[in-house]
Amino acid sequence: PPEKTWWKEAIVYQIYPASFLDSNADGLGDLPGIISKLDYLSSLGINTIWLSPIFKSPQDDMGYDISDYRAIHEPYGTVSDVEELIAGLHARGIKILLDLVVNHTSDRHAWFQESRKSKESKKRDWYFWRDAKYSEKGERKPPNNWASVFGGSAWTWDQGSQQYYLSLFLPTQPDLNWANEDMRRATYADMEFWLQKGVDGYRIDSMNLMSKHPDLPDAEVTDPGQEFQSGAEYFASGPRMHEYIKEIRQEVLDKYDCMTVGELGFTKDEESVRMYVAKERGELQMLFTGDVVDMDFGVDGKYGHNAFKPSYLKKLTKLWQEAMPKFEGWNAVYLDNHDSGRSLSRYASDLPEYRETAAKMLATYLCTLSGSLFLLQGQEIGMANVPREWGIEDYIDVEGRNAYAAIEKQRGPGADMRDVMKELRLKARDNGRLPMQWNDSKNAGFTKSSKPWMRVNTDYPEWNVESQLNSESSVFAYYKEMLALRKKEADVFIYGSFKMLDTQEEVFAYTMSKSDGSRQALVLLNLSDSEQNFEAKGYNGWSRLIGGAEDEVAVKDSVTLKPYEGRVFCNW
Ligand code: ISL
Repeated sequence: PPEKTWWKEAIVYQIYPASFLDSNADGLGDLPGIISKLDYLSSLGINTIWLSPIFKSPQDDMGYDISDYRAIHEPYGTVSDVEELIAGLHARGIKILLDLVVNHTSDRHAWFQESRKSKESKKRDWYFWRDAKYSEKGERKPPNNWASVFGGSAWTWDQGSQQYYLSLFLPTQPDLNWANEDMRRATYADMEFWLQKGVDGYRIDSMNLMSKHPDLPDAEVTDPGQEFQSGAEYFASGPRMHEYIKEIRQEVLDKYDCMTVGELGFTKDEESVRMYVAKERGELQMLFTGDVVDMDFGVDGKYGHNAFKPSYLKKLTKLWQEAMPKFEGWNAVYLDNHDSGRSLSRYASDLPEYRETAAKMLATYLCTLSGSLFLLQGQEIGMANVPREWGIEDYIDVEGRNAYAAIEKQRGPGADMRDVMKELRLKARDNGRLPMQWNDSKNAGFTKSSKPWMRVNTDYPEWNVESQLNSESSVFAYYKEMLALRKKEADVFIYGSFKMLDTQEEVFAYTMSKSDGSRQALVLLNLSDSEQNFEAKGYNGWSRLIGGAEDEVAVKDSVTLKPYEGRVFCNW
């Protein structure tokens, strides 16, 4: 059985600071807002929070563009607010993870300001600077053909110093050059700054982009219709990646009893994952494998159409649940984050007739799998994606807007964009960033300002924390019960082993077993909008653990699952 440690038992609640709670009526969430809700978080049963970036930033990418890693974005609060937050969390037995964004900085960061001054700058080599190329006609061209994740070229021209710099995300997010040792040392000092203050670990943003191929070669042209191509094969999981991770461990992390979870984009295969998390490698504790949020991306990109199929989720759940025990790695179990649509609306259903059942079914999935668990704020009350009737003007995130604009440009003026709006409504980052719905007062109690930074979902009068706290059958009540069960039966769920059962496409069925085989749970999830029958002869007599009708005490031959229903039975 896996060795037990606190971080394996982590139940992490991701807070998106801008959208959690606004305490001073400026329309934006803040640290005092978070501090005022610690008892709420504690009552849910989580034991860790992950804060998306709170640092000083021009907010071109909602704080993932940091200009000073030791200062706080003023509207969020101050360093002493963070200290108060840490103390308040620790007093309640809750740990805190910060977001470590060190693949890039903001162009307003002092390091970049210095770096861009001239080719001779002492910090020139802290970023990627390259000369322009010129076409036969003498037009200036970027040094290679890589596309930015947010569209356009991955290179930005700097008029002042007459070179291009690499910016894989926005032009105002220059990539740091990890090959430079001074830059690495400075970054480690920033990491220590917060660990010294008592934070319990980091979620490492864009973790595997930190080492690029040293020659930055042109990417293979896979999409001839596009000017720029994905250079992922040259900028993801590059040759020095593991060396850097080991160095971070040695120089910083190993001095603290802390938790690390790396964001793994682009790379998806088992062997690459093994290299980061196998116990013998001594690198990271766990990873967010990007396939969980990519499974319904189209062949032509994120907003291409590719209807979700239950088999997508079954396949990757089976892959990682079975892979980790092989090399003593550890799973980060999740479905939602701030970079995509909510799983409820995307992989299940938020239609009124199914919403509550579906949200509970997804909770059942999350809370029964082996690994550290990550929930996104609002998931505990079944928050959904933006209303279907919202137009492109209601979407404010740069990634979705850029993608929409690029497709519109390709199609030409006046083109029908309804299909793209459907995809945005499923997958755009705005969906995961909607303000938290606390109660049925104006703007869901998120802010007293008449201008929330982002429009509040119109479903809040019905879907909010307050109403669910008053109900025993709410999604919140279910999460609370499910999380308690996960902790109580940690040997079965957190540390147990997964076995997938053969069923029809619509049903995801698996067992979770304690390592000595003595305790077993049968998890049945209906991922469709029709009733499904599960042949359960081999499980006759197993008793109801959670889900379904309370008066149904034991399995008898078969189990009927209502649309989007999840049920768990056990042999004890
Ligand atoms: O890997 C990807 C696709 O498979 C990308 O989605 C990539 O992993 C992701 O965009 C990185 O996200 C993180 O860094 C971004 C920031 O905008 C996101 O919010 C953050 O989660 C740049 O810092």
